[in-house]
Amino acid sequence: TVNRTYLSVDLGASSGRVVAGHLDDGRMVTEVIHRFDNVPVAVREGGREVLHWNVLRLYEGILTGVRLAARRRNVVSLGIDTWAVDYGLLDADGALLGNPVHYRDSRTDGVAAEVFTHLPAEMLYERTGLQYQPFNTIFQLAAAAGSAQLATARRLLLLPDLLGYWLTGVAVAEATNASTTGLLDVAARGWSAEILLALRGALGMDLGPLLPPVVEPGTQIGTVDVAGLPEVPLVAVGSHDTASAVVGVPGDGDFAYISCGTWSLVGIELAEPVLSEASRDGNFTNELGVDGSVRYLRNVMGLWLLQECVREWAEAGEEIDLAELLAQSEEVTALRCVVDVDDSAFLAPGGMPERLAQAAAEAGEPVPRTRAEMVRAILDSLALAYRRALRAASDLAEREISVIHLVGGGSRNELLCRLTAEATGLPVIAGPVESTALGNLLVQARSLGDLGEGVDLTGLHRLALASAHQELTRYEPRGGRADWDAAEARLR
Ligand code: LFR
Repeated sequence: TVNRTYLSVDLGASSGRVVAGHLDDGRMVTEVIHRFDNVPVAVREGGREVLHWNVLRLYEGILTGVRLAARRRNVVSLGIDTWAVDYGLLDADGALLGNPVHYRDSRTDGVAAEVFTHLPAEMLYERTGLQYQPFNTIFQLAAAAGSAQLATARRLLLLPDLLGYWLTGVAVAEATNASTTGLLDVAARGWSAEILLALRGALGMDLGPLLPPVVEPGTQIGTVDVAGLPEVPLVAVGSHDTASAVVGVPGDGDFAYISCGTWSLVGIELAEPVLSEASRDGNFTNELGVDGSVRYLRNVMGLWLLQECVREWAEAGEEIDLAELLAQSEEVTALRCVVDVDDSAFLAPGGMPERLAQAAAEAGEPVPRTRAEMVRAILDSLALAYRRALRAASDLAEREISVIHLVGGGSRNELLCRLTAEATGLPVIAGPVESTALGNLLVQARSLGDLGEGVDLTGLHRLALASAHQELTRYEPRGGRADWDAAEARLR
Protein backbone atom coordinates (compact mmCIF):
# COMPACT_ATOMS: atom_id res chain seq x y z
CA THR A 1 0.00 0.00 0.00
CA VAL A 2 3.03 2.31 -0.11
CA ASN A 3 1.64 4.09 -3.12
CA ARG A 4 -1.83 4.54 -1.73
CA THR A 5 -2.08 8.26 -0.98
CA TYR A 6 -4.75 9.91 1.13
CA LEU A 7 -5.21 13.64 0.68
CA SER A 8 -6.25 15.91 3.49
CA VAL A 9 -7.60 19.37 2.89
CA ASP A 10 -7.28 21.56 5.98
CA LEU A 11 -8.49 25.15 5.90
CA GLY A 12 -7.49 27.39 8.78
CA ALA A 13 -8.37 30.99 9.49
CA SER A 14 -5.26 32.34 7.79
CA SER A 15 -4.24 29.62 5.33
CA GLY A 16 -5.27 26.38 3.69
CA ARG A 17 -3.18 23.33 2.83
CA VAL A 18 -3.44 20.08 0.96
CA VAL A 19 -1.36 17.39 2.68
CA ALA A 20 -0.67 13.95 1.24
CA GLY A 21 -0.16 10.92 3.43
CA HIS A 22 0.80 7.30 2.89
CA LEU A 23 1.35 4.43 5.29
CA ASP A 24 4.84 3.09 5.74
CA ASP A 25 5.63 0.51 8.39
CA GLY A 26 2.86 1.56 10.78
CA ARG A 27 3.41 5.27 10.32
CA MET A 28 1.53 7.92 8.37
CA VAL A 29 4.16 9.75 6.33
CA THR A 30 2.99 13.21 5.35
CA GLU A 31 3.98 15.77 2.76
CA VAL A 32 2.56 19.25 2.33
CA ILE A 33 1.60 19.48 -1.35
CA HIS A 34 0.13 22.94 -1.58
CA ARG A 35 -0.41 25.92 0.68
CA PHE A 36 -2.53 28.98 -0.03
CA ASP A 37 -3.57 32.10 1.86
CA ASN A 38 -7.01 32.56 3.30
CA VAL A 39 -7.80 36.28 3.19
CA PRO A 40 -11.29 37.38 4.25
CA VAL A 41 -12.90 40.22 2.29
CA ALA A 42 -15.33 42.87 3.54
CA VAL A 43 -18.10 43.64 1.04
CA ARG A 44 -20.94 46.15 1.25
CA GLU A 45 -24.40 44.73 1.86
CA GLY A 46 -26.89 47.55 2.04
CA GLY A 47 -25.80 49.85 4.84
CA ARG A 48 -22.69 48.11 6.07
CA GLU A 49 -19.60 46.17 5.09
CA VAL A 50 -19.88 42.47 5.92
CA LEU A 51 -16.81 40.28 6.45
CA HIS A 52 -16.87 37.24 4.15
CA TRP A 53 -14.74 34.22 3.38
CA ASN A 54 -13.45 34.14 -0.16
CA VAL A 55 -14.85 30.65 -0.63
CA LEU A 56 -14.30 30.31 -4.38
CA ARG A 57 -10.67 31.24 -3.92
CA LEU A 58 -10.39 28.56 -1.25
CA TYR A 59 -12.07 26.00 -3.50
CA GLU A 60 -9.64 26.88 -6.24
CA GLY A 61 -6.73 26.33 -3.85
CA ILE A 62 -8.12 22.88 -3.07
CA LEU A 63 -8.48 22.00 -6.77
CA THR A 64 -4.92 23.11 -7.46
CA GLY A 65 -3.55 21.06 -4.58
CA VAL A 66 -5.48 17.92 -5.51
CA ARG A 67 -4.37 18.21 -9.15
CA LEU A 68 -0.74 18.64 -8.13
CA ALA A 69 -0.92 15.60 -5.87
CA ALA A 70 -2.69 13.42 -8.44
CA ARG A 71 0.05 14.09 -10.98
CA ARG A 72 2.69 12.59 -8.70
CA ARG A 73 0.84 10.02 -6.62
CA ASN A 74 -1.78 7.32 -6.59
CA VAL A 75 -4.51 9.22 -4.75
CA VAL A 76 -7.11 6.90 -3.21
CA SER A 77 -9.23 9.24 -1.07
CA LEU A 78 -9.85 12.77 0.07
CA GLY A 79 -11.02 14.31 3.36
CA ILE A 80 -11.82 17.93 4.24
CA ASP A 81 -11.74 19.88 7.48
CA THR A 82 -12.12 23.59 8.22
CA TRP A 83 -12.88 25.87 11.16
CA ALA A 84 -16.36 25.42 12.60
CA VAL A 85 -19.74 27.22 12.73
CA ASP A 86 -19.76 28.97 9.32
CA TYR A 87 -22.04 27.89 6.50
CA GLY A 88 -23.24 28.49 2.96
CA LEU A 89 -26.84 28.45 1.75
CA LEU A 90 -27.94 26.78 -1.48
CA ASP A 91 -31.03 27.62 -3.51
CA ALA A 92 -33.38 25.06 -5.05
CA ASP A 93 -31.02 24.62 -8.01
CA GLY A 94 -28.07 23.88 -5.75
CA ALA A 95 -26.43 27.26 -6.37
CA LEU A 96 -24.63 29.05 -3.54
CA LEU A 97 -26.57 32.06 -2.24
CA GLY A 98 -24.00 34.72 -1.39
CA ASN A 99 -20.56 34.29 0.10
CA PRO A 100 -20.38 32.61 3.50
CA VAL A 101 -20.05 35.18 6.27
CA HIS A 102 -17.00 35.16 8.57
CA TYR A 103 -17.78 34.29 12.19
CA ARG A 104 -15.82 37.38 13.26
CA ASP A 105 -18.27 39.65 11.44
CA SER A 106 -20.27 41.89 13.77
CA ARG A 107 -23.70 40.75 12.56
CA THR A 108 -24.10 38.64 15.68
CA ASP A 109 -23.51 41.52 18.12
CA GLY A 110 -26.28 41.38 20.73
CA VAL A 111 -28.09 38.54 18.97
CA ALA A 112 -27.43 35.77 21.50
CA ALA A 113 -29.04 37.76 24.33
CA GLU A 114 -32.15 38.11 22.19
CA VAL A 115 -32.22 34.38 21.36
CA PHE A 116 -31.81 33.49 25.05
CA THR A 117 -35.05 35.32 25.88
CA HIS A 118 -36.86 32.70 23.79
CA LEU A 119 -34.57 29.68 24.15
CA PRO A 120 -32.98 29.83 27.60
CA ALA A 121 -29.22 29.34 27.71
CA GLU A 122 -29.70 26.56 30.28
CA MET A 123 -31.99 24.60 27.96
CA LEU A 124 -29.64 25.03 25.01
CA TYR A 125 -26.65 23.82 27.02
CA GLU A 126 -28.53 20.83 28.37
CA ARG A 127 -29.44 19.68 24.86
CA THR A 128 -26.37 20.66 22.85
CA GLY A 129 -23.56 20.78 25.42
CA LEU A 130 -22.16 23.63 23.33
CA GLN A 131 -20.18 26.53 24.78
CA TYR A 132 -21.54 30.01 24.41
CA GLN A 133 -19.78 31.88 21.62
CA PRO A 134 -21.53 34.87 20.03
CA PHE A 135 -20.79 33.39 16.59
CA ASN A 136 -22.34 29.93 17.06
CA THR A 137 -24.30 29.02 13.93
CA ILE A 138 -27.60 29.32 15.76
CA PHE A 139 -26.86 33.00 16.50
CA GLN A 140 -25.60 33.69 12.98
CA LEU A 141 -28.86 32.26 11.66
CA ALA A 142 -30.88 34.32 14.11
CA ALA A 143 -28.98 37.39 12.86
CA ALA A 144 -29.98 36.42 9.31
CA ALA A 145 -33.64 35.75 10.20
CA GLY A 146 -35.96 37.45 7.72
CA SER A 147 -33.21 37.96 5.12
CA ALA A 148 -33.96 37.33 1.45
CA GLN A 149 -31.22 34.71 1.32
CA LEU A 150 -32.59 32.65 4.16
CA ALA A 151 -36.09 32.85 2.67
CA THR A 152 -34.78 31.49 -0.65
CA ALA A 153 -32.47 28.85 0.81
CA ARG A 154 -33.23 25.15 0.46
CA ARG A 155 -30.02 23.77 2.00
CA LEU A 156 -27.62 24.83 4.71
CA LEU A 157 -24.14 23.35 4.51
CA LEU A 158 -21.28 23.93 6.91
CA LEU A 159 -18.10 24.88 5.07
CA PRO A 160 -16.44 21.44 4.76
CA ASP A 161 -19.80 20.02 3.69
CA LEU A 162 -20.25 22.80 1.12
CA LEU A 163 -16.82 22.09 -0.37
CA GLY A 164 -17.64 18.37 -0.30
CA TYR A 165 -20.91 19.02 -2.10
CA TRP A 166 -19.06 20.89 -4.83
CA LEU A 167 -16.71 17.94 -5.22
CA THR A 168 -19.26 15.11 -5.11
CA GLY A 169 -22.80 16.46 -5.51
CA VAL A 170 -23.72 14.85 -2.18
CA ALA A 171 -24.98 17.01 0.70
CA VAL A 172 -24.39 15.84 4.27
CA ALA A 173 -23.68 17.31 7.69
CA GLU A 174 -20.61 15.75 9.29
CA ALA A 175 -21.26 15.23 13.00
CA THR A 176 -18.21 16.81 14.70
CA ASN A 177 -18.73 20.09 12.92
CA ALA A 178 -22.53 19.93 13.22
CA SER A 179 -21.96 19.84 16.98
CA THR A 180 -20.75 23.45 16.83
CA THR A 181 -23.99 24.80 15.36
CA GLY A 182 -26.08 24.87 18.52
CA LEU A 183 -28.71 22.82 16.69
CA LEU A 184 -27.40 19.33 17.43
CA ASP A 185 -28.47 17.11 20.31
CA VAL A 186 -25.19 16.06 21.92
CA ALA A 187 -26.52 12.78 23.32
CA ALA A 188 -28.32 11.66 20.15
CA ARG A 189 -25.62 13.03 17.80
CA GLY A 190 -28.46 14.23 15.53
CA TRP A 191 -30.37 17.47 14.90
CA SER A 192 -32.45 18.51 17.89
CA ALA A 193 -36.13 18.52 16.91
CA GLU A 194 -36.87 20.40 20.10
CA ILE A 195 -34.50 23.28 19.34
CA LEU A 196 -35.66 23.49 15.72
CA LEU A 197 -39.26 23.67 16.86
CA ALA A 198 -38.49 26.33 19.44
CA LEU A 199 -36.66 28.41 16.83
CA ARG A 200 -39.60 28.16 14.50
CA GLY A 201 -41.93 29.33 17.22
CA ALA A 202 -39.72 32.16 18.43
CA LEU A 203 -38.11 33.51 15.26
CA GLY A 204 -40.29 32.09 12.50
CA MET A 205 -37.29 30.24 11.06
CA ASP A 206 -38.00 26.76 9.78
CA LEU A 207 -34.50 25.33 9.61
CA GLY A 208 -35.39 21.63 9.65
CA PRO A 209 -35.86 21.29 5.87
CA LEU A 210 -32.51 23.00 5.23
CA LEU A 211 -30.46 20.56 7.26
CA PRO A 212 -28.96 17.51 5.52
CA PRO A 213 -28.56 14.10 7.16
CA VAL A 214 -25.86 13.86 9.83
CA VAL A 215 -23.00 11.44 9.10
CA GLU A 216 -20.25 10.25 11.43
CA PRO A 217 -16.54 10.51 10.59
CA GLY A 218 -15.39 7.51 8.59
CA THR A 219 -18.46 7.53 6.34
CA GLN A 220 -17.70 7.62 2.63
CA ILE A 221 -19.79 10.55 1.46
CA GLY A 222 -19.56 10.09 -2.29
CA THR A 223 -17.15 10.02 -5.21
CA VAL A 224 -15.26 13.07 -6.42
CA ASP A 225 -16.88 14.08 -9.70
CA VAL A 226 -14.93 17.07 -11.01
CA ALA A 227 -13.24 17.28 -14.42
CA GLY A 228 -9.52 16.66 -14.09
CA LEU A 229 -9.62 15.26 -10.55
CA PRO A 230 -9.24 11.60 -9.58
CA GLU A 231 -12.56 9.77 -9.05
CA VAL A 232 -11.91 8.79 -5.45
CA PRO A 233 -14.14 8.59 -2.39
CA LEU A 234 -14.60 11.69 -0.29
CA VAL A 235 -14.38 10.42 3.28
CA ALA A 236 -16.07 12.26 6.13
CA VAL A 237 -13.25 12.95 8.58
CA GLY A 238 -13.52 15.00 11.73
CA SER A 239 -14.50 17.88 9.45
CA HIS A 240 -14.23 20.34 12.32
CA ASP A 241 -10.49 21.07 12.24
CA THR A 242 -10.26 20.77 16.00
CA ALA A 243 -11.79 17.27 15.86
CA SER A 244 -9.11 16.17 13.39
CA ALA A 245 -6.42 17.91 15.43
CA VAL A 246 -7.48 15.94 18.51
CA VAL A 247 -7.32 12.63 16.60
CA GLY A 248 -3.78 13.63 15.61
CA VAL A 249 -2.68 14.10 19.25
CA PRO A 250 0.10 11.58 20.00
CA GLY A 251 -1.28 10.96 23.49
CA ASP A 252 -1.80 8.00 25.77
CA GLY A 253 -3.47 7.76 29.19
CA ASP A 254 -4.36 10.88 31.21
CA PHE A 255 -3.47 13.48 28.65
CA ALA A 256 -4.89 16.90 27.95
CA TYR A 257 -4.41 18.74 24.68
CA ILE A 258 -3.94 22.30 23.53
CA SER A 259 -4.62 22.61 19.82
CA CYS A 260 -2.83 25.87 19.21
CA GLY A 261 -3.34 27.90 16.06
CA THR A 262 -5.38 31.03 15.58
CA TRP A 263 -7.44 29.68 18.48
CA SER A 264 -6.19 27.56 21.35
CA LEU A 265 -8.56 24.72 22.09
CA VAL A 266 -7.78 23.47 25.57
CA GLY A 267 -9.27 20.31 27.01
CA ILE A 268 -9.58 16.55 27.23
CA GLU A 269 -11.23 13.66 25.44
CA LEU A 270 -14.28 12.12 27.13
CA ALA A 271 -16.70 9.27 26.46
CA GLU A 272 -19.72 11.22 27.76
CA PRO A 273 -20.62 14.90 27.83
CA VAL A 274 -20.52 16.94 31.04
CA LEU A 275 -23.70 19.03 31.08
CA SER A 276 -23.65 20.37 34.63
CA GLU A 277 -24.50 23.93 35.62
CA ALA A 278 -20.88 24.39 36.69
CA SER A 279 -19.69 23.27 33.27
CA ARG A 280 -21.97 25.77 31.59
CA ASP A 281 -20.77 28.51 33.94
CA GLY A 282 -17.20 27.63 33.01
CA ASN A 283 -18.19 27.90 29.34
CA PHE A 284 -16.85 24.44 28.60
CA THR A 285 -18.01 22.85 25.40
CA ASN A 286 -18.90 19.25 24.62
CA GLU A 287 -18.14 19.17 20.92
CA LEU A 288 -18.31 15.81 19.22
CA GLY A 289 -15.20 13.84 18.40
CA VAL A 290 -14.65 10.76 16.25
CA ASP A 291 -15.79 7.30 17.38
CA GLY A 292 -18.54 8.62 19.61
CA SER A 293 -16.15 10.65 21.75
CA VAL A 294 -16.66 14.12 23.19
CA ARG A 295 -14.15 16.95 23.00
CA TYR A 296 -14.51 18.61 26.35
CA LEU A 297 -12.67 21.90 25.99
CA ARG A 298 -12.60 25.65 26.24
CA ASN A 299 -11.81 28.11 23.46
CA VAL A 300 -8.89 30.32 24.48
CA MET A 301 -8.34 33.34 22.22
CA GLY A 302 -5.03 31.89 21.00
CA LEU A 303 -2.33 33.19 18.69
CA TRP A 304 -4.95 35.43 17.09
CA LEU A 305 -3.80 38.12 19.53
CA LEU A 306 -0.22 37.85 18.30
CA GLN A 307 -1.16 37.49 14.62
CA GLU A 308 -3.30 40.60 14.80
CA CYS A 309 -0.56 42.64 16.50
CA VAL A 310 1.98 41.54 13.90
CA ARG A 311 -0.46 42.36 11.09
CA GLU A 312 -1.12 45.79 12.56
CA TRP A 313 2.59 46.59 12.99
CA ALA A 314 3.42 45.35 9.51
CA GLU A 315 0.62 47.43 7.99
CA ALA A 316 2.08 50.47 9.70
CA GLY A 317 5.14 49.84 7.53
CA GLU A 318 7.38 48.24 10.17
CA GLU A 319 9.69 45.33 9.38
CA ILE A 320 8.53 42.58 11.69
CA ASP A 321 10.78 39.59 12.35
CA LEU A 322 8.69 37.31 14.54
CA ALA A 323 11.60 35.07 15.56
CA GLU A 324 13.55 38.09 16.74
CA LEU A 325 10.55 39.52 18.52
CA LEU A 326 10.03 36.23 20.37
CA ALA A 327 13.70 36.15 21.34
CA GLN A 328 13.43 39.70 22.71
CA SER A 329 10.28 38.82 24.61
CA GLU A 330 12.21 36.04 26.41
CA GLU A 331 14.24 38.84 28.03
CA VAL A 332 11.22 40.74 29.31
CA THR A 333 10.41 40.34 33.02
CA ALA A 334 8.09 37.39 33.40
CA LEU A 335 4.42 38.08 34.20
CA ARG A 336 4.98 41.83 34.17
CA CYS A 337 1.58 42.32 32.58
CA VAL A 338 -1.24 39.83 32.18
CA VAL A 339 -4.69 40.32 30.69
CA ASP A 340 -7.79 38.16 30.43
CA VAL A 341 -7.38 36.82 26.89
CA ASP A 342 -10.86 35.32 26.99
CA ASP A 343 -12.47 38.75 26.93
CA SER A 344 -14.73 38.90 23.88
CA ALA A 345 -13.39 42.41 23.30
CA PHE A 346 -10.52 40.68 21.44
CA LEU A 347 -12.72 38.76 19.02
CA ALA A 348 -13.03 41.19 16.14
CA PRO A 349 -10.11 42.06 13.84
CA GLY A 350 -8.27 45.40 13.92
CA GLY A 351 -6.57 47.65 16.47
CA MET A 352 -5.26 44.77 18.59
CA PRO A 353 -2.23 46.50 20.17
CA GLU A 354 -4.46 49.34 21.35
CA ARG A 355 -7.13 46.99 22.63
CA LEU A 356 -4.55 44.99 24.58
CA ALA A 357 -3.05 48.16 26.04
CA GLN A 358 -6.49 49.33 27.07
CA ALA A 359 -7.31 45.98 28.68
CA ALA A 360 -4.04 46.14 30.63
CA ALA A 361 -4.76 49.68 31.81
CA GLU A 362 -8.30 48.78 32.87
CA ALA A 363 -7.00 45.77 34.81
CA GLY A 364 -4.47 47.99 36.61
CA GLU A 365 -1.56 46.18 34.94
CA PRO A 366 1.51 48.00 33.62
CA VAL A 367 0.82 48.77 29.97
CA PRO A 368 3.43 47.17 27.64
CA ARG A 369 5.81 49.87 26.35
CA THR A 370 7.59 47.93 23.64
CA ARG A 371 6.64 45.32 21.08
CA ALA A 372 8.63 42.70 22.97
CA GLU A 373 6.72 43.55 26.15
CA MET A 374 3.46 43.27 24.25
CA VAL A 375 4.41 39.86 22.87
CA ARG A 376 5.47 38.68 26.31
CA ALA A 377 2.21 39.91 27.82
CA ILE A 378 0.29 37.90 25.22
CA LEU A 379 2.26 34.69 25.82
CA ASP A 380 2.20 34.97 29.62
CA SER A 381 -1.54 35.63 29.46
CA LEU A 382 -2.12 32.66 27.17
CA ALA A 383 -0.18 30.31 29.44
CA LEU A 384 -2.21 31.59 32.38
CA ALA A 385 -5.43 30.98 30.47
CA TYR A 386 -4.30 27.44 29.58
CA ARG A 387 -3.61 26.72 33.23
CA ARG A 388 -7.04 28.02 34.24
CA ALA A 389 -8.79 26.00 31.52
CA LEU A 390 -6.97 22.76 32.30
CA ARG A 391 -7.65 23.00 36.02
CA ALA A 392 -11.30 23.65 35.30
CA ALA A 393 -11.50 20.75 32.83
CA SER A 394 -9.95 18.42 35.37
CA ASP A 395 -12.30 19.58 38.15
CA LEU A 396 -15.49 19.63 36.08
CA ALA A 397 -14.94 16.27 34.42
CA GLU A 398 -13.30 14.75 37.52
CA ARG A 399 -10.33 13.54 35.57
CA GLU A 400 -6.62 13.54 36.29
CA ILE A 401 -4.29 15.24 33.84
CA SER A 402 -0.67 14.11 33.89
CA VAL A 403 0.69 15.48 30.62
CA ILE A 404 -0.23 18.18 28.10
CA HIS A 405 0.11 17.70 24.36
CA LEU A 406 0.46 21.02 22.58
CA VAL A 407 -0.21 20.49 18.86
CA GLY A 408 -0.56 22.73 15.80
CA GLY A 409 1.41 25.75 14.65
CA GLY A 410 1.85 27.03 18.22
CA SER A 411 3.95 23.97 19.08
CA ARG A 412 6.81 25.70 17.25
CA ASN A 413 6.68 28.57 19.73
CA GLU A 414 9.25 27.41 22.29
CA LEU A 415 8.59 30.22 24.73
CA LEU A 416 4.87 29.48 24.78
CA CYS A 417 5.53 25.77 25.35
CA ARG A 418 7.95 26.50 28.18
CA LEU A 419 5.57 28.99 29.84
CA THR A 420 2.74 26.46 29.58
CA ALA A 421 4.81 23.83 31.40
CA GLU A 422 5.79 26.38 34.07
CA ALA A 423 2.27 27.71 34.57
CA THR A 424 0.62 24.30 34.81
CA GLY A 425 3.36 22.37 36.57
CA LEU A 426 2.90 19.63 33.99
CA PRO A 427 5.17 18.33 31.25
CA VAL A 428 4.31 19.67 27.81
CA ILE A 429 4.93 17.55 24.73
CA ALA A 430 4.98 19.82 21.71
CA GLY A 431 4.06 18.65 18.21
CA PRO A 432 3.15 17.66 15.66
CA VAL A 433 2.65 20.94 13.83
CA GLU A 434 0.28 19.33 11.33
CA SER A 435 -1.78 17.29 13.82
CA THR A 436 -4.96 18.29 12.01
CA ALA A 437 -3.76 16.85 8.69
CA LEU A 438 -2.52 13.75 10.52
CA GLY A 439 -5.88 13.16 12.21
CA ASN A 440 -7.69 13.74 8.93
CA LEU A 441 -5.44 11.26 7.07
CA LEU A 442 -5.67 8.55 9.73
CA VAL A 443 -9.47 8.57 9.65
CA GLN A 444 -9.38 8.19 5.87
CA ALA A 445 -6.92 5.30 5.99
CA ARG A 446 -9.06 3.51 8.54
CA SER A 447 -12.23 4.08 6.54
CA LEU A 448 -10.56 2.50 3.51
CA GLY A 449 -9.65 -0.55 5.57
CA ASP A 450 -5.91 0.11 5.37
CA LEU A 451 -5.28 0.10 9.14
CA GLY A 452 -6.56 -3.44 9.62
CA GLU A 453 -9.25 -4.47 12.06
CA GLY A 454 -10.03 -3.05 15.46
CA VAL A 455 -8.17 0.27 15.49
CA ASP A 456 -10.10 2.45 17.93
CA LEU A 457 -9.43 6.04 18.96
CA THR A 458 -6.66 4.93 21.32
CA GLY A 459 -5.13 3.10 18.38
CA LEU A 460 -5.35 6.24 16.24
CA HIS A 461 -3.50 8.22 18.93
CA ARG A 462 -0.79 5.51 18.98
CA LEU A 463 -0.47 5.77 15.21
CA ALA A 464 -0.22 9.54 15.58
CA LEU A 465 2.64 9.00 18.03
CA ALA A 466 4.40 6.52 15.76
CA SER A 467 4.04 9.00 12.88
CA ALA A 468 5.15 12.11 14.75
CA HIS A 469 7.58 10.94 17.45
CA GLN A 470 10.65 12.35 15.72
CA GLU A 471 9.30 15.88 15.74
CA LEU A 472 8.13 15.96 19.37
CA THR A 473 9.81 18.14 22.00
CA ARG A 474 9.30 17.69 25.71
CA TYR A 475 9.28 20.64 28.14
CA GLU A 476 9.57 19.83 31.83
CA PRO A 477 7.90 22.12 34.37
CA ARG A 478 10.52 24.15 36.21
CA GLY A 479 10.40 26.70 38.98
CA GLY A 480 7.70 27.33 41.53
CA ARG A 481 4.11 28.10 40.79
CA ALA A 482 3.99 31.09 43.19
CA ASP A 483 4.47 33.76 40.51
CA TRP A 484 1.69 32.25 38.45
CA ASP A 485 -0.61 32.06 41.46
CA ALA A 486 0.05 35.74 42.10
CA ALA A 487 -0.57 36.68 38.47
CA GLU A 488 -3.81 34.74 38.49
CA ALA A 489 -4.90 36.48 41.65
CA ARG A 490 -4.16 39.84 40.03
CA LEU A 491 -6.46 39.00 37.14
CA ARG A 492 -9.28 38.10 39.45
C1 LFR B 1 -10.37 26.43 15.33
C2 LFR B 1 -11.88 26.53 15.36
C3 LFR B 1 -12.45 26.40 16.74
C4 LFR B 1 -13.76 27.10 16.59
C5 LFR B 1 -13.32 28.30 15.81
C6 LFR B 1 -14.38 28.99 15.03
O1 LFR B 1 -9.90 26.57 14.05
O2 LFR B 1 -12.47 25.58 14.53
O3 LFR B 1 -12.57 25.06 17.20
O4 LFR B 1 -14.40 27.40 17.79
O5 LFR B 1 -12.30 27.82 14.95
O6 LFR B 1 -14.89 28.18 14.05
